[in-house]
Amino acid sequence: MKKIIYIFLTILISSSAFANQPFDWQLGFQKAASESMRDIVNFHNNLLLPIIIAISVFVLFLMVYACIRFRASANPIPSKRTHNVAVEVLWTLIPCLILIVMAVPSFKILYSQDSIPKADVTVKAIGYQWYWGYEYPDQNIYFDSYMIEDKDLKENQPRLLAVDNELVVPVNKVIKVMITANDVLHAWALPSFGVKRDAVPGRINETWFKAEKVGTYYGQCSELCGIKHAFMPIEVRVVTDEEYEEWLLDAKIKFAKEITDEDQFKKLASK
Ligand SMILES: [Cu+2]
Repeated sequence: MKKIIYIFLTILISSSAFANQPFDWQLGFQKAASESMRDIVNFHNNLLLPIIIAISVFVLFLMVYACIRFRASANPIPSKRTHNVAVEVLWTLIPCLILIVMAVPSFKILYSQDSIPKADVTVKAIGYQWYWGYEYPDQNIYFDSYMIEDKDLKENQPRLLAVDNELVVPVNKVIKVMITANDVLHAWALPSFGVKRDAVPGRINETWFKAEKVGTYYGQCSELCGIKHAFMPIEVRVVTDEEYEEWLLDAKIKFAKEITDEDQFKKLASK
């Protein structure tokens, strides 16, 4: 018993300590860090969970009731009835109503994720076998983001989640993410922001998030993409405006996207 209480307490305590990445004995979602994720968590906790529990309890009750009430000794001559219109209408209508009740708020959340407000920062995430590339199209910045191998991990860097060059975005700003892939299907997913979009070669998917708290957030490629699918994590560092400007200054030099012949050509053509 003591052990169970101890485990329960660790779950409670650790859930507040490590907000932005999975932790041992985790139940439920990672903590929300955007409005979108808060909506998802509320939808799950306040609507889906009660419905799931109510249906499970009801079905369990029916099964137990049928086992006891209609067991052979209590009910030696079984009824021959096969149809009951009232019951059949009810067990079709009630599940339909439950689905409609679930669908309305669910569509609301889906549409709010789909309509992108005016973006403050636009980034492009490109999935490769097996790493992510990030581009800031307005800043001429491009860099690759590789997972840090176990042997190179520094303290506080979570295994299989930390990367060498993380995506850096300002806090409380609308970040538009354009997602695509270069080889096979990948998916850019960040649980704390409630973001998950497929990265499809030859096509750009868009989504957005507005991170509400400064910190480091981790996600993973969420589309089975090949042998190293599990080793292309996503790390997003949310910083203050000033820190972001500082980072931009460095990044524009360190990660300057090369000017290719094609770019030169476009420049000349536009003149
Ligand atoms: Cu992938």
